[in-house]
Order: sequence, then C-alpha cells, then structure tokens
Amino acid sequence: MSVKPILIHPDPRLKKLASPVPDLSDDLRQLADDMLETMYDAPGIGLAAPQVGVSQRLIVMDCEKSEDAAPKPMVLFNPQIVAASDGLGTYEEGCLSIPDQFAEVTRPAEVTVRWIDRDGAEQQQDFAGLWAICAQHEIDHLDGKLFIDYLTPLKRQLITRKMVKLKRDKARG
Ligand code: K1U
Ligand code: ZN
Repeated sequence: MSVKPILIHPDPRLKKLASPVPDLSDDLRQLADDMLETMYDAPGIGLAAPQVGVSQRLIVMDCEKSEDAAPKPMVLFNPQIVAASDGLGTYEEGCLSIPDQFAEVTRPAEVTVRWIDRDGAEQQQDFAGLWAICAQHEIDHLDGKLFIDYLTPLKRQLITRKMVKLKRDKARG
C-alpha cells in the first residue's frame, strides 16, 4: 500500500472524462487500496482516481467519521447514479484537490448508485446524508467536474487564483 500525491486544481487531468474500467485486475484492486490509504492519510471522506492522475472510473469513500464507529471503506468501480431524489440538500463541500476552500453546494439529498465492487460483483445501494453528497462529489470528479463548477464564475475564479498561487509557492519551496 502507498500514499499517492493528490493533484491540485487547476490541472487538465482533473477536467477529463474518465474511462470505464473494462475488467477488474490485481493492479486496479491495488490502486483502490492505495486510494483508500491516500484518502485516510489526507484525511478525507472520499477520493476519485483522476485526483491521483488515473483517468479511470473508480472512487473510494468512507463517510463514517464518528470516532466510535468502525471504519466503512467502500470501493466503487464504474459507479453510476441510477436515481436521484427530488428533494435537495445544501452542504459546505471541500475537496482534497482544492485545499482549504469550502463552499455551499446544493444537490439531490438521496441517490441510488450502482457499481462493481472489488470482487467484481454488481451492487446497488441508496445513499443519504453525507454519503449521498460524497458519492455525487466523487462521481462528478469522474466527469471532470469540481464542486467549484457549481459556483458563480466570480467565486470560481477567486478560488482558482488562490490555487494557482498555492501551487506557485509550493513549487518555489
Ligand atoms: O473528493 C475529494 O476531494 C474528497 C473530499 C470529499 C467531500 C468532502 C465534502 C463534501 C463532499 C465530498 C474530502 O474528503 S474533503 C475533506 C473532508 O471533507 C473531511 C476531512 C476530514 C474529516 C471530515 C471531512
Ligand atoms: Zn473533490
């Protein structure tokens, strides 16, 4: 297992449409394990393969953030939203590819997601609360969409400028 570097916005690899995973392989299962380790290390509640530079439709999540609860790591290959509630919810989202920036995003409050699990079996589950928000945020990453794309152009530009400066400062050391 290894922690992978997370790409920071703006980066063209975060804007690409990711390709479906055709067949599961040990390499892809290893990538999923590395993504979980990277997510827990960050720390975060989700991560999508494009954030570690891999343009494949794979996400990981664990929104069980209570100290007392057992971890609930989830690996979803080719996740698809097959139904979404009419009811909406608003949450202040963050993103590991846009560090220290948060903004309110409104999305369907509940979603039904279908995916292939790490054993190659098809799964379908209803998600609500933070799990629903995170699933939508991560699937957006697979479509090259970031939470700042839901904001006004002005707010998006402001955050993007901060990220350009952050990357420049990091590169200078
Ligand atoms: O995709 C990502 O960049 C991960 C992102 C997921 C996410 C956060 C908030 C709303 C929707 C999706 C994060 O995990 S940001 C970090 C974060 O939210 C968090 C970190 C530690 C404890 C609790 C939350
Ligand atoms: Zn994100």
